[in-house]
Amino acid sequence: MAFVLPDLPYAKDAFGDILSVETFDFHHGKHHNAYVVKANELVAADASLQGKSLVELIKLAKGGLFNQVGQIWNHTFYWQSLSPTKTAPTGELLAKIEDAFGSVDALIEKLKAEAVGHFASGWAALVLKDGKLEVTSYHDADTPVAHEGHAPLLIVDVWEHAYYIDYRNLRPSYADRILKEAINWDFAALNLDGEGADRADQPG
Ligand code: MN3
Repeated sequence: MAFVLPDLPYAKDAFGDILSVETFDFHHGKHHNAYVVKANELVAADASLQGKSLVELIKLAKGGLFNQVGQIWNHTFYWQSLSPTKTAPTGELLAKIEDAFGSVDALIEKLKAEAVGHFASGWAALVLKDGKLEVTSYHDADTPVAHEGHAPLLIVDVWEHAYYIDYRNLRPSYADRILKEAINWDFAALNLDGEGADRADQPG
C-alpha cells in the first residue's frame, strides 16, 4: 500500500492572514505531496522496504528515504499541531509547562528563540523526555520519531517554504504569530500519553 497525502484537519482558509490559502496550496499541496510521491517511488523500488509503516521506515531508513519519510511524518504532525481557533494549555499540560519553564509565555518565548535560532531548515519542537518537557529542534528532515525517548507534543516547521509566501524572509514574525495564535494545545496535551508518533503514522 502506498503512502498518501493526509487531508488537512481544517479548511485552507481557516487561518486568515496567519497562514494563507496560497501557503497551504504550496506547503501541503506541493511540498508535503512531493515527499509522499518520492517516498512511494523509493519504496516501490526496494521490496525489503515494503509493508513497513512510516514510523518503522523512519527508524531504519538512511539518506534519501529517511528525508522523504521523515518529512511526511513531520508535516502530518505539524498540521495537527496548528489550530485555527485559539486554544490554551490547561490541566496536566499547564502544570508541566509551569514546572519546566515557569509560565506559558516563557515557553512560547523559548520555542520562538529555538525556531528563530535554528540555522537553515528544520523543525522547532516541544517534546517529553523522561517525563519532563523540553524545547528542542531537528535539522532538515530529522524528526523526534528518530530519537529514542523524544515523545513529540508539537512541532513547528521552520523551513523557508513554511513562511515565505506570507512573511517573506521574516521567520521571527511567522514564529511569533504561529506560537501565540495558532498552536493546538489540546493536541499537545493529548500527546502527553507518549503516543504522538502514532498520530502521524501511516501503514505500509
Ligand atoms: Mn514544510
